[in-house]
Amino acid sequence: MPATEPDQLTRYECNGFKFPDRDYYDRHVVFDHVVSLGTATQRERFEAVSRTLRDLLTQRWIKTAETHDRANPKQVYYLSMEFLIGRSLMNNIINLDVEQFVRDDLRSDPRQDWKEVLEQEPDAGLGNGGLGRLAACFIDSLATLQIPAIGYGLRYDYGIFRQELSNGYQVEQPDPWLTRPDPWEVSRPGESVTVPLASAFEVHAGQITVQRGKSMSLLGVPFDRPVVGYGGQTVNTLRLWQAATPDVFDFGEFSGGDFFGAVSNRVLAESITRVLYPDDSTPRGQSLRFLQEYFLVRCSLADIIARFRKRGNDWSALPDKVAVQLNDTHPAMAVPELMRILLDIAHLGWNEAWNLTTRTLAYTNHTLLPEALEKWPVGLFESLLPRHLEIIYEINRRFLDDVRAKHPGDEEKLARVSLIEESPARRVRMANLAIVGTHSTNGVAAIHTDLLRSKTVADLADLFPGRFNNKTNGVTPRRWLQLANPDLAKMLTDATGGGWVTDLPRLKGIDSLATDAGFQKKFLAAKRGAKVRFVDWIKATAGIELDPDTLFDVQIKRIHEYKRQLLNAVQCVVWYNRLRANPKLDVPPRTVLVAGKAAPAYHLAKVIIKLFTSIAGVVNTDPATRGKLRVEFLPNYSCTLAEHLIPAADVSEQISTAGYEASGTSNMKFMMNGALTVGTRDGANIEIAEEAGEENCFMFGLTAEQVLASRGWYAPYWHYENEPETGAALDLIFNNHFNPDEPGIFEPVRETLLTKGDYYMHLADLGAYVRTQEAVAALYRDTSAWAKKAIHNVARSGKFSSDRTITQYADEIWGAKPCPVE
Ligand code: 26V
Repeated sequence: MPATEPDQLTRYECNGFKFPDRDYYDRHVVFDHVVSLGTATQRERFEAVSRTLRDLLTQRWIKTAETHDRANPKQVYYLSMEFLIGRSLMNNIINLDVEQFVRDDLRSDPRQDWKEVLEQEPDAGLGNGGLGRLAACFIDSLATLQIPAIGYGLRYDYGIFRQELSNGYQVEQPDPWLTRPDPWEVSRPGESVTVPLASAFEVHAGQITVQRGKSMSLLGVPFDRPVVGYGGQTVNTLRLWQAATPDVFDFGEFSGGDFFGAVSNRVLAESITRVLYPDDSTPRGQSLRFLQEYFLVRCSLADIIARFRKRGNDWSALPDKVAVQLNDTHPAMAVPELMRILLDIAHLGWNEAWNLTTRTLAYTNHTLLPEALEKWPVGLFESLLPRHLEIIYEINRRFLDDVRAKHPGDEEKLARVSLIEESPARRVRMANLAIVGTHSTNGVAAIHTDLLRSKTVADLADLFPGRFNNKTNGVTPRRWLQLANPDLAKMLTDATGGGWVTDLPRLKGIDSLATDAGFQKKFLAAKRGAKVRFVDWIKATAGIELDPDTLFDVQIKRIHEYKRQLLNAVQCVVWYNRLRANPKLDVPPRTVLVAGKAAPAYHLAKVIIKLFTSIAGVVNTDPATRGKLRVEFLPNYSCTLAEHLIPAADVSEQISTAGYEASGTSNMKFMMNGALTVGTRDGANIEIAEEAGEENCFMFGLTAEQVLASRGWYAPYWHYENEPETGAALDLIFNNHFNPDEPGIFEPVRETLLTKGDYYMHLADLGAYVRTQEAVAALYRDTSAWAKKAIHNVARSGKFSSDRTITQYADEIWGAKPCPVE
């Protein structure tokens, strides 16, 4: 603990390691940047603080890898095209448990502005949304639980685009997050992997043109980032691959005299990891994305197998030493790739190779939307990966033989389960490949797993009943409570005696305090503190001014029809109409906050953003609503925005059409931060209501069964014509009330809600939704009753820690155990 003599360099000891002192920080400022201490910028100070912390975790990082090499435990590999990790500095400070040290020492630099320093770090936005953020929470839990694990992903030069608003419309700007040196990453060119392709290719506008008769290779260069477990005992690795050109390739061209050819090939190779695909709704047959997926799989499996062999293991031990989790079908080429390694390199027979492959791999499904399921044209495999196609065909031949034996004569079933879709074009069904080629297929919430089994892939679930299982998602309490909400975190520690950071169910300790007036007061003060902090931050970063003394009603997620931001928008108009009709209407002042990105090619999603900004433009200036209703669309939703906003929320909007949101994870973050859920019976909302108690949530709307049962006869016009408030709200939108200068721009809203039949049944749920919001308003008036429910939510959020989720994956899918680093 701190030495207090003022003349001495402060030193800390923690976990048996000496911490560096202020001198280390000063050295990084001066020598890394060649500036004097006094003139360094806040950015340079950010890098110096981060470097100092990296210095201090380095010994544990090395020791973790050495321990794993020596103990040769079963090792978990999480393969994901996305890791939405956000910022690392504050997270590493918390997980290393060095807040005191940073406060006393690193922050003693008199010219440093700590808030500014934190703002220097760009978000590592290497993901689209829930799937990528889940991967980031999972690696945090794996390290905290001391499970030997490596996350494998891609080091995109450009992460998810930055969203700007121009005249209320989304405009995408590139996110070059690596233009400044990233203090957290370590490149390891010595561990690069060669990735051969059967054909050379060229790239034009994200599409590749194959040059037959000429093969080529890429190089995968690993960049490692530390993943610090809470308490700093285990420091695992997130290894991100960057595409480059192998030198031999360059050299061949160069000695042939084609200098420019060699250099342009370098640019071509590097384009593989240039940019994250920002469309999480429809795979648009982007052939460059196909190469990205193969690149991830090829590099990661080569690395996994090299480590496995280096540790002296026999091939037959593969499933005992290696567990590979596929995050959606994006890395599903791991099935034919692992087969290729075992057949062509290990020279095993087909049956043994197949047995080892399926027992090593496992697959997680994250969506039921048929349009989001990946299917790659057979032609892409033919030209670039013919050996993999050959293996897929052989897997399919044997699989269909088995199905035929079990279900003779059922040609339709055969066509449904086949790994190959024959029409309209021949394509490889990646979900079928992932289910057939692994020992486990899991959904991410109970209802999602049920629907997956009974509807989406029912034939495959019949064939492999033992493979299907549920792993309800979770989120890391380190980032989403300790880091994001320090006031509430402190209160929880004081009230429970601590320990909840790694054992979230301990929050149950505050359940009985829900009716304690003193505790309620403290809770409301913490909520108000978080609101003020958010209001200050959003003012400083986006110039938006908000009133912390209003109800904060928040919907933050990608813009998708099934997530029903439109339902929220129409509801805002219903309230606007009520207030216009009766300006004296007695409702608690409410601020509706919406944020989220639209896929650049998803036209309706972009119209929905414009609808919110247009409604805001009118509602926020109308005297009838002043001080009662305010609508704000916050630009550029990100991990960092979520960390600031979620603690400040009173209401969590989780209003997807039942049966379409696989799980949701922001719903869990809101719950543990004491927001009340306004939600449909979908995804993990169902489990949230189970845990919190129905009486502590606002559940409404059609169930998944009702949605399916009413598909045949549902008529949105009925609601439009027979519910006066519904009709009036829609007419206001359709009649250009919110967009007098751009008439007709909301025609797509009319089309989707009326003409095209309202597939996501917004109008069916609108009445119930508005009534639910009335109940929310009434409860908010009763501060103590509100606080009681909010406290129950926090107290009962224990299930939704990703530590619980990962423990279940480890026990039930991977058979992996903690391997403490001594
Ligand atoms: C799909 C695609 C399609 C091709 C191009 C790029 C791309 C990128 C991402 C995706 C995945 C969409 C699936 C997804 O994010 N699902 C979400 O997963 C969360 C974590 O399990 C879950 O909480 C959300 O309910 C689910 O929508």
